[in-house]
Amino acid sequence: LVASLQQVDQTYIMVKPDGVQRGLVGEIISRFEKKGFKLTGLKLFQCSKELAEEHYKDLKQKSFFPKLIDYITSGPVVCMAWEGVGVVASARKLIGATDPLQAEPGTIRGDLAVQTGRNVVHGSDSPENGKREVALWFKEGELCDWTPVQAPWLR
Ligand code: FUP
Repeated sequence: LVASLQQVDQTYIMVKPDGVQRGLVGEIISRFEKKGFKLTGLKLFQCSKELAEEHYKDLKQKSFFPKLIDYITSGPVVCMAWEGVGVVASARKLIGATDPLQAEPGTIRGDLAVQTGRNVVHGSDSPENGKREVALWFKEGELCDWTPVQAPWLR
């Protein structure tokens, strides 16, 4: 009852090309699935340079921006939309620090990655960006609104 009164947010989670190449897709999806969030969108996707640049537009002035765009467009990514109370901040905790060497063991980056430029997964950094990124990467018909049967003990 308490949870149902709170704001349900969305976050955009993406397994980056290195995660796909390394066969970590299932492992990464399962971290969010086991936590108890609701999956509302999922696809394997080769993104264009234009989409990658729009997604990372806040980082356009950074020296690493061209390399970041090359990396994200270097192969298919797995795009996911997840929904839940507090999902944005919680997903970032599950993902861990941007630099995988600083990320805590138990987090996705802490367990599975070593380089900032190859940090296997993306997660939105605010509820506003969660909405923006889900709308950017998914067409409306690709998202599913559904009611988990086992919801009462997870939310
Ligand atoms: P995060 O929110 O943890 O994904 O981190 P940022 O939004 O700050 O960075 C986005 C991506 O830029 C990172 F996933 C990797 C890349 N990056 C670099 O390549 N070098 C840097 O110094 C910082 C970020």
